[in-house]
Amino acid sequence: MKTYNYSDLSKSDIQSLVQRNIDPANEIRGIVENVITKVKEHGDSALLDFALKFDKVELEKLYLDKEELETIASAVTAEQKAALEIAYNNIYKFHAAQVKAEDKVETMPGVSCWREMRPIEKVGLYIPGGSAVLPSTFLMLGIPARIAGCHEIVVCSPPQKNGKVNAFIAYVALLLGVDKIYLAGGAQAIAAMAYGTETVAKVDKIFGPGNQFVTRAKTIVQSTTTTAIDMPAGPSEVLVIADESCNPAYVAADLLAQAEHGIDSQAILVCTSQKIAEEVLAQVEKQVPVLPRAEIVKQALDNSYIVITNTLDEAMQFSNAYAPEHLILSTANWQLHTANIINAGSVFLGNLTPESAGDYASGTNHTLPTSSYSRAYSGVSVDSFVKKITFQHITPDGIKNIGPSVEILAELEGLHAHKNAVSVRLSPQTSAK
Ligand code: HSO
Ligand code: ZN
Repeated sequence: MKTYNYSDLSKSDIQSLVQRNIDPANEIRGIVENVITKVKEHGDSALLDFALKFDKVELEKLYLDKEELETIASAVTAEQKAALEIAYNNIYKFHAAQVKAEDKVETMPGVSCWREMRPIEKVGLYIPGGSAVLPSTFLMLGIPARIAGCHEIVVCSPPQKNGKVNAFIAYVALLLGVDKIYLAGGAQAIAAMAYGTETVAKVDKIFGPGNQFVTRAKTIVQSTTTTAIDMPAGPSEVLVIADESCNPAYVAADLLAQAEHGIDSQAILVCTSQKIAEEVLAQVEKQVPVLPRAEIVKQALDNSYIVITNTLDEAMQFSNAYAPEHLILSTANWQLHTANIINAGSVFLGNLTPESAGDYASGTNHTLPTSSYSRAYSGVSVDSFVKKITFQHITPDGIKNIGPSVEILAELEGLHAHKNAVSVRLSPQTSAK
């Protein structure tokens, strides 16, 4: 990992350090467009062809039903079930608390305004099945969708070589009350959910992480169909801020947990002395060789770096400029610094709070804005699965109170029909009706 001294960095050095390749998938646009067109034109038969071509499996049908999911899920051990259920319960608890009715507001006497939540009717969840199968992602998307009350939850996941999904994905489906999983992966799955096929319903919004093909397909369908997407996605990343009170072995472990996601993942360390940097690097050297995904980790670390600052305030300035997906404060005095966090997807406080806890089971969502999108986006929550509709009601007194202002405003915009919609209600001749 390259090391930089914060005080030696110019504004433009910082700018280029925090820069992510925000459109790595652009070069594959042509391939993805072609896949989307095929699915749009040929529906299910295109999905079956792509399963053969990309997943190397000849499918008899495009989905697994409840009975098949139950059979597959029977391979999950009691211990694994218990862990999945603890994760389920904590994520459920945290997300259920996000549902709050808002008060009605009487903005003027007789003029009431309020918002009510309605679920997005049909949502599509994409659960990746590449180098790591992530049942945790299924929990992170399925639980808020259920709490929101979405009527139809379409789930797509790429088939394994045996034409099925893995047992943990099947078990999570049962926990969520999802009784069908469509065996489609990649751009073809996204196209199926955006356009609909004979068996896959067209959805209103698509959620979930994926490889560059999935990401590119999501951005294409977002601009070419009426289907929305959760957020723009890029490689996963963590930024750890550490001071003298950190435990270098823990910091190294957190950096490596991020690095094992993929070769394009970034694990950034921002620390307050050269000594901490050296101690963490020594721990990295020690911990990498025993990791089964060491090859991926090494490549991700080549893509990562360390910044040494004089103070934690400077460290926070750098972190805000980077706008990480995950921010870990490896310092005993984290309470002093949370108010200064401006840009981050999810924050892990103190020396005993690894990102892994939030990745799996503490309760927060792990579908988070990457690639500096945490400047403007929030992570997935129940809000992502609902719309908030505004309502208003005006009484006879209310129209007298608000009407004249609306008439003046309509007049100054030259919109006389707007003015008239109030005037007819205020005029004694027409208002009685
Ligand atoms: N760190 C990933 C989520 C994840 N980690 C799933 C393990 N499994 C993106 O937030
Ligand atoms: Zn992770």
